[in-house]
Amino acid sequence: MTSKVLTIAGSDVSGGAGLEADLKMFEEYGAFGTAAVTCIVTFDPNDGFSHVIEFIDPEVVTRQLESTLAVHTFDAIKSGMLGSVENALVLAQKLKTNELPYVFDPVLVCKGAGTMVDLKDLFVDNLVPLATVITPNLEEAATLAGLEPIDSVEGMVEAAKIIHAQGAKNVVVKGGARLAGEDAIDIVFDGESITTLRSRKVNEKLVNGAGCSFASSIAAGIATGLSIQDAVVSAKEKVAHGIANCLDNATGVASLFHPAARTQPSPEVRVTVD
Ligand code: PXL
Repeated sequence: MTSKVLTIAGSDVSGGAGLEADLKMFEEYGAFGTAAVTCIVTFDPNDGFSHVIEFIDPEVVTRQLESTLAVHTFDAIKSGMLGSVENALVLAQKLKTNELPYVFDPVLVCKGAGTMVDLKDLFVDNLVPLATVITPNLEEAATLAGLEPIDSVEGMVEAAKIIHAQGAKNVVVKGGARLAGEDAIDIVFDGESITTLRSRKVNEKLVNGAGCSFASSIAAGIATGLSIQDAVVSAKEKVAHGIANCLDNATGVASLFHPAARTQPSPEVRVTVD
């Protein structure tokens, strides 16, 4: 049977990130996807492509969630940029009784849109404990865990253990290209052991959409029957190919190309697991 996946996320009209990324990634797994939109991100071409975020009214977010959850039986749920405290509360309320695998991308930082750290306590109290998998980047991991800025694998592991103790079942801290060195390193903590995933950094460009696409790939992988670890490895591969084949655009931050692992796999991409 075809798997179904729901994303609750913002719209990134430039197409690399947000629910646009999520729906494209779901398709890469042969899953049926749909989206409840929480905010709309646009760019002002007359002001250096600065980001403008419009929040969707929480009542409208509620109606979207109620209707899509009534229409479909999903195999997994993913959330991305929630934008406002009100929207995060709506989601937390709806997920309280949820038994489905839930992949939580705790978007507190967005390239260009700045930080939304006012969501931190709400995330820790309401959404972290519901997460089957949580995928913070370095800044988000430090914020959620209450640590100083993280710049090492040891720091990533420390944060992962704290966030696991907050209730997330599996914590994937994304070092990505931000850690010094030749490799993009992510770690997974499942409450027992740490797994380290590495791939060579594939290019020097700033790319939009890696975090969203990584989390939505994990959700689609789980929905289509992969183990959590295999879903994370598959997601890292897909994102690495998408970065290697990213598309330049006028904003100066390139757009990840979602189908690249299938359409133009890059020979440099290899993920190792230990
Ligand atoms: O990458 C974070 C992110 C998430 N969601 C939306 C975004 C961005 C960054 O651009 O636009 C909608």
